[in-house]
Amino acid sequence: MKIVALAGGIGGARFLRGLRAAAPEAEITVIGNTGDDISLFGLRVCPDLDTVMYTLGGGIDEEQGWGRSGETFAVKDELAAYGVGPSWFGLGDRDFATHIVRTQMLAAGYKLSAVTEALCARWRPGVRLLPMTDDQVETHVVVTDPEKGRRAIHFQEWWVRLRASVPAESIGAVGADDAKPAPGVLAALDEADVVLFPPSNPVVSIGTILAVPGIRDAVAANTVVGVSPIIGGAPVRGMADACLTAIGVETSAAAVGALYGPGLLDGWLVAEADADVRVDGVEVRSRPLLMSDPEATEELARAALDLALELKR
Ligand code: FO1
Repeated sequence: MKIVALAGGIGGARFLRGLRAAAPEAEITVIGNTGDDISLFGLRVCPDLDTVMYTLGGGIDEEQGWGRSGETFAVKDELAAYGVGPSWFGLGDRDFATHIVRTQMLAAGYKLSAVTEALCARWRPGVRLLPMTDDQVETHVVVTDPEKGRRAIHFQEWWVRLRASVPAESIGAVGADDAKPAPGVLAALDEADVVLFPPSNPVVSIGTILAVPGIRDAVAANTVVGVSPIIGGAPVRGMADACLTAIGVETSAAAVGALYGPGLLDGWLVAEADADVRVDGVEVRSRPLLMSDPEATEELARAALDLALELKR
């Protein structure tokens, strides 16, 4: 069985670990969000790709959900000692090695998809991890800064330095319009038996992947089941509410289900607290959504997969 999942960061990666356990014999292709990517200290950092790679490869800092386990920050401290910023993005010594290898390969002319394949040869995540595109796409946020006035900042600055505390007046995936799906992305979607949307951020993760021309239609041609990232009006983790507000969407399982809509979704898994949710043209089912431990995560992934196979007939 061929499964394709669109994944962002922490929630997506954890769901994929459960999916791999729920369908060990399936061929799973992950289309990873690259809108969070940022260049720092001359290095290309791909947070969502790395979170999937480390989480499925056994190298993730489980508590944080991002970055490497057993991390140290000597390089970060030395950079700060030189007064070289930014200091707000926590790059660890082990993590730096990933960005050095990636940047070296990109500089040698390898595309991001080839680089990601090379990095995954070490981590062996048990899925095929494809970036959504090999072209540069970065999510930027327009804010009105008290001192500096209205300006566009990188998503990571809004997310990490400001903790999304300043309202985002608009969020845009800069470069998405001119981006092409990475090699293998459209073929994977064409050959898929089912497509799953993990409980990733619907705006800056799933939404950004769908913004790459060609991907939305290729996804829509499949049987698609999504898992709500919102339970009872609040995001399970992260700050999806700040992102949804920025695009004028209510923070609810119903609103996110409608945001994806029947043009994309065939099925939508919501929490028991949202059992009354209805989305026109979409089969809504309620069940526990919290990925509180590996068993719960596996059961959730199994439920999403089973619903997709049920709706496919
Ligand atoms: N998130 C934070 O909240 N603080 C950090 O200092 C931070 C550093 C970081 C370094 C590498 C990396 O791959 C991810 C990192 N993240 C950090 C998480 C990152 O902002 C998010 O994972 C995504 O971009 C949103 O899903």
